[in-house]
Amino acid sequence: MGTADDPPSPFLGSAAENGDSGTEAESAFDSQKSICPFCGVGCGIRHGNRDKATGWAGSVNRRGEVCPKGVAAFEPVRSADRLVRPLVYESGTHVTAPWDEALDRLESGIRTAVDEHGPEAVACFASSSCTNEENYLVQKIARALGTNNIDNCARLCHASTVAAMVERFGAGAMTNTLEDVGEADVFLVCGANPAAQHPIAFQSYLAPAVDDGTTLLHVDPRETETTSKADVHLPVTPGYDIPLLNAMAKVVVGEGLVDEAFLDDRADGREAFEAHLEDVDVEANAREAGVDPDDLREAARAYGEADRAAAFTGMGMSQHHCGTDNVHALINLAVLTGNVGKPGTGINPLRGQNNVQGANDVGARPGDLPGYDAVTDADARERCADVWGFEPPAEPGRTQVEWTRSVGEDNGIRAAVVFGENPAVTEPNASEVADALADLDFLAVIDLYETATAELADVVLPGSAWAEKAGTVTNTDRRVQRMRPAAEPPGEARRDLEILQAVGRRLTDLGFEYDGPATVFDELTEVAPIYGGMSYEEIGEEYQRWPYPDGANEGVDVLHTAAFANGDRRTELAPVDHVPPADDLEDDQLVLTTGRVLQHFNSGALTRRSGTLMRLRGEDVVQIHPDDAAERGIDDGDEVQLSNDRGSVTVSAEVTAAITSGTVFTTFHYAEPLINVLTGDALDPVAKIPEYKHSAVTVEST
Ligand SMILES: Nc1nc2c(c(=O)[nH]1)N[C@H]1C(S)=C(S)[C@@H](COP(=O)(O)OP(=O)(O)OC[C@H]3O[C@@H](n4cnc5c(=O)[nH]c(N)nc54)[C@H](O)[C@@H]3O)O[C@H]1N2
Ligand SMILES: Nc1nc2c(c(=O)[nH]1)N[C@H]1C(S)=C(S)[C@@H](COP(=O)(O)OP(=O)(O)OC[C@H]3O[C@@H](n4cnc5c(=O)[nH]c(N)nc54)[C@H](O)[C@@H]3O)O[C@H]1N2
Ligand code: SF4
Ligand SMILES: [Mo]
Repeated sequence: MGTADDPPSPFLGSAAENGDSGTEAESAFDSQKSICPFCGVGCGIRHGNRDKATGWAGSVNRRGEVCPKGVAAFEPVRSADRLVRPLVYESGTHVTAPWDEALDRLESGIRTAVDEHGPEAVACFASSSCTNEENYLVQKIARALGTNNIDNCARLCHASTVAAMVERFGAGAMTNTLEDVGEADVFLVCGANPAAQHPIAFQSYLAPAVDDGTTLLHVDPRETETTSKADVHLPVTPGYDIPLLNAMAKVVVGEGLVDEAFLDDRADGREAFEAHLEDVDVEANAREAGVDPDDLREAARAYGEADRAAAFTGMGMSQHHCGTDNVHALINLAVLTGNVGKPGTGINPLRGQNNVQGANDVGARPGDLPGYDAVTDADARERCADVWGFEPPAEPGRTQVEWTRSVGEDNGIRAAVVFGENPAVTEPNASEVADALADLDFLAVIDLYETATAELADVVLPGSAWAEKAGTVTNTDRRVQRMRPAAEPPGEARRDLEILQAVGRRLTDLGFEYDGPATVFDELTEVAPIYGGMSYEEIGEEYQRWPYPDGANEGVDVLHTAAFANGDRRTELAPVDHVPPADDLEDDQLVLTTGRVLQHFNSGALTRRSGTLMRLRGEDVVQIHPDDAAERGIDDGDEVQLSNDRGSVTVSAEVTAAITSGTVFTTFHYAEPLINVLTGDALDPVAKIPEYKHSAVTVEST
């Protein structure tokens, strides 16, 4: 896959068109090879002509192909909205301040909270958009302060996927690689739209395989860019993936499509699992899930009969209050059919930001130390203590959404440092989040712009954009790659790593004396066994993949081949039951599900800046089925109000049969209109991930 022999990618033109030298004389940027700041695919990009980014032949985008987001990656860097001086809150407004004063305030704000309420009153957000070294320092600062209250937006994203995969396989990452999944005969894509959200993974790895005959099964309430390549589309009603996947398992078992040899060798619990399936009625489950029973059977047969079938899972599965169980149901299918531990198979979560995998690998998690050993594991704490000179606390910290809900309560959070996240826009039930952030005794934000979150801060520190920093990032298939700076931060903005070193020196007794990212990375390899033998120098322009056992001199591509990552040869089949969505639908309410479009990214902080991305249309709309629109007297293009007891927003209607009836879809890419005022507080009991994909709303013409 991804070789020079492949058919040309539709995105290849953008690289050629923009030139591949990136040596425009008048530009403020040089042409260092770096990694795209957007999605977890991890394409190699650098500066090209007319301040656009161009691909270089990176380890993922072997032909230098980049998607439209990648091409526009310099726009947010050059934006006139960049913060160029620190801000402090003074008499009801933000005023600029010298760095020393801003850092003094940060120091006293956090120290006061610790002195008066203990370290558990402080919380830190790390950043999935920032490097491994930066995130490693944020978690080290939190732990040196005496708290495990450190989390990142993976909590809002694949936390449930990781929880289920760790329980079943011992590792919460793609079991396979972008290269080997192309060997699959069948792709099962559940609740993901890689054609728009992971474009190069789709265009350069999945789509060519489909063109060569791989069958694509797509489970999504909408027809998307991904569906256009699908052989079978199951337009599931949001929140009903478990009935659907259980019915597929029943077909697989009923039609003798289980992999007997694999089950004998690698799995327990078959009897209990089959007993559980006795109560599953394929026809009834299909109807409950909103899909045609014959289509469901066809999909189950294709998956079950395939020699090799690779499953991909995204936010449509993970972002439910049963997100962990959703993924268990998918894992059951893979285990039943022996689709794990071989090339072209597996459970493959497509990770979100360019370094969400790494932010978690390096320990920006309330329950885990660098490398995923639990904070409750005394040996792992000891290993950190040997390197750090202090022992991290043993009690797991609060998760991201839990802590914003604890502000104002006894033993709640009083002070916080938010590094490269925008929770005022991206957490659910956003009105409550804004109130909670405003109620903190002290909030510091390190960002590039005055985001909705930064507006609520006592201190805002101007950090560095992707093109202004060096360090490593870990992509969706566990490749650690290097970023290189093409420019200096603007004005008085500083490199994030230097800011975090200064914060660490002020808040702790440790020196935080690192001579740049390479020395931080060296320390990381000492405490995180999965990064054990890696070398910053040797990564060079290629990559090293985890797990990278010390002394082995190479990473492991396909996981769980001879044994699962936890060392066990066998895993368990795990029966799961449907969990009704948290919101009940009243009267004529519809189900709101939320997600993404190609041209914008998450809270829009990076993609709402002026430039080409803004000129693309088609995002500020709610998709509604023609029948639902007709019942409400709504025409295409009408302004409509979406409301429930949490809030209300106005957007324009896109009347389209691409969405299943009874469901409406909109993106969450804006501070205004703020869609997350409509999403609720329900959390998955295991992973604490919010229910972003199912909210009851009333839809009316305005
Ligand atoms: N262009 C672009 N790319 C991005 C991002 C971006 O904002 N913009 N964000 C990045 C990040 S952080 C992430 S996590 C990834 C996410 O990438 P995806 O997982 O692809 O993201 P979503 O669009 O949130 O959801 C995927 C699909 O789930 C469907 N869906 C909704 N509800 C359900 C359900 O109940 N069941 C099923 N089976 N499907 C459902 C939606 O219709 C949608 O098409 O993308 C990354 N890449
Ligand atoms: N309704 C709804 N809500 C959702 C989702 C959904 O599907 N539906 N998806 C959820 C998911 S999957 C995710 S991952 C979250 C994302 O939630 P967030 O992480 O809060 O969203 P981003 O917009 O990615 O925010 C990144 C912030 O970091 C800043 N930043 C970027 N690069 C740098 C840098 O190099 N240095 C510094 N200092 N700052 C930087 C940006 O300006 C921005 O403010 O949203 C979640 N919210
Ligand atoms: S696919 Fe992802 S990493 Fe590659 S250029 Fe597009 S946004 Fe960047
Ligand atoms: Mo995400």
